[in-house]
Amino acid sequence: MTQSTSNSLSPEQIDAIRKDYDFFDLDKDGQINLKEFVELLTILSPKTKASHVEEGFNLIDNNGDGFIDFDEFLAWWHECWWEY
Ligand SMILES: [Ca+2]
Ligand SMILES: [Ca+2]
Repeated sequence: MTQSTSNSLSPEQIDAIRKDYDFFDLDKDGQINLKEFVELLTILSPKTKASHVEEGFNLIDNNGDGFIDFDEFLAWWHECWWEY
């Protein structure tokens, strides 16, 4: 593991995040695309507007290739949920 976001995470925590990631990755191609992201977000928070979901997707998609890879997901997860 070389990415900086994983430095403070234990292997168990990364495993748990990996499970979340796999859950989002509906077609199991190893990446989360906008369609999968929208589907999941609409289930998790039905009141979220599609345009907001797209904005969120673009924020997470750091390199702008149209997919959220695991590193990007991890960075997002780290940023949003690590406050607990
Ligand atoms: Ca996918
Ligand atoms: Ca990306």
